[in-house]
Amino acid sequence: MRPLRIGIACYPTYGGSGVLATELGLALAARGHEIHLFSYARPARLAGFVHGVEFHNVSVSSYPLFQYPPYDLALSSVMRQVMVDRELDVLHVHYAVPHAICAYVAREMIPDCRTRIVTTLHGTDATILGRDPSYREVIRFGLEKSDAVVSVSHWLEQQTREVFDYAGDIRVISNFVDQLRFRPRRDTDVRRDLGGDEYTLVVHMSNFRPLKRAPDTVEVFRHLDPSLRARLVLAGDGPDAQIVRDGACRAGLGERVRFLGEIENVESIMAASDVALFPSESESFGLAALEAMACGLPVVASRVGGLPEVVVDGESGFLTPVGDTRAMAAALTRLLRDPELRRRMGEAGMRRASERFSLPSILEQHEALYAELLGELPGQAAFRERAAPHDEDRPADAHP
Ligand code: GMT
Repeated sequence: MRPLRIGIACYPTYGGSGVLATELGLALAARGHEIHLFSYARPARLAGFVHGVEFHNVSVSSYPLFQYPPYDLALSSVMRQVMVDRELDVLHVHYAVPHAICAYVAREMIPDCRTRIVTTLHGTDATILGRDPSYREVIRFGLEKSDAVVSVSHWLEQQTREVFDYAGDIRVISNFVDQLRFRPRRDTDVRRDLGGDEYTLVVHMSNFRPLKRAPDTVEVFRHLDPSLRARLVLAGDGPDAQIVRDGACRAGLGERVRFLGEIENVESIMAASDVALFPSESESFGLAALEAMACGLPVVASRVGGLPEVVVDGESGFLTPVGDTRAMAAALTRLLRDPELRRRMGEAGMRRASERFSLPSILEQHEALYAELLGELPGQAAFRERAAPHDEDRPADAHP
């Protein structure tokens, strides 16, 4: 396909949606597309200058009247400017709030604008904010005004339909993992530094928000037999980090737990470990679980949300009920006792990562969607002709 000019809006922090959006931008740039990234800070995975990627920082000026400085308006203005200057073909926003609405506002400000808007729902933008009366209708409006709505799992698609009573098209395009980056690396200095010669390393990586249930990792370790010589490696930071530290201290875990805080080289930590642990209470997909699988780690996780679409219970890991730390400890014990089971499940996970969630195949699905929206697939008409800026009279059978 011809090189496109693509805008991507996301949160810059360590959340999965920002990671995914940035990685998608980098991969599209590597394919020759011109990428414009919008956020209020440089996304964590956009280190330094990258050919083909331009970062547009959105700064919000303060004013004495503003108790809540309007980031949404500042973002819409930056989007509008870049849409005009660069004539974006597609504006792909990740996480609907507020990005989908900002994209719509930006486009409405430009007469005869032909930029297609794609909104990818990542999770709590539908499941939590979508249930909040303060946001429900405006999110629904953002979805309806998008030219395409994408969900990262079938579970999230279903949730979106229920929460918003939404009957429009939703395309499921899974998250992906870059297997050149996330791959097995066993014999490394990082592994030795983490104590991998002495311990079996169980990694938990998250933003330590309450819904990740990070304190459960300590509970799980409390139920483990210390003779198993397992060490809990905690990577990331967030609201529950101190609770986890206190819990580990109270449980007397001492040397059996290592806190790494927020780190850049997530892939080396993941690859240096033996098992991954994700006790989340909600997860629309579970990108970290997929990254662990790509590194050849079996995963122990909650049976919740979209996680069963990623981790196959009994094949690439074990899924247990949310909050059942004893069941999680039992599953972990099986893996800690049996290196051959770890190896088998790790390999199954790696296979699944490359068969179902590889970067090239998911990238192709994004490119195909953009091409469809632009009417550029051979023999395929555009979903929607944006001849006029206010096209309220589009046919009922047109794509939302
Ligand atoms: O929805 C959120 O809580 C935020 C979002 C994020 O930015 O990390 O997380 C979601 O998006 C990830 C990438 O698609 C998924 O892997 C996570 O499962 C999902 N989190 C939740 O559903 C809680």
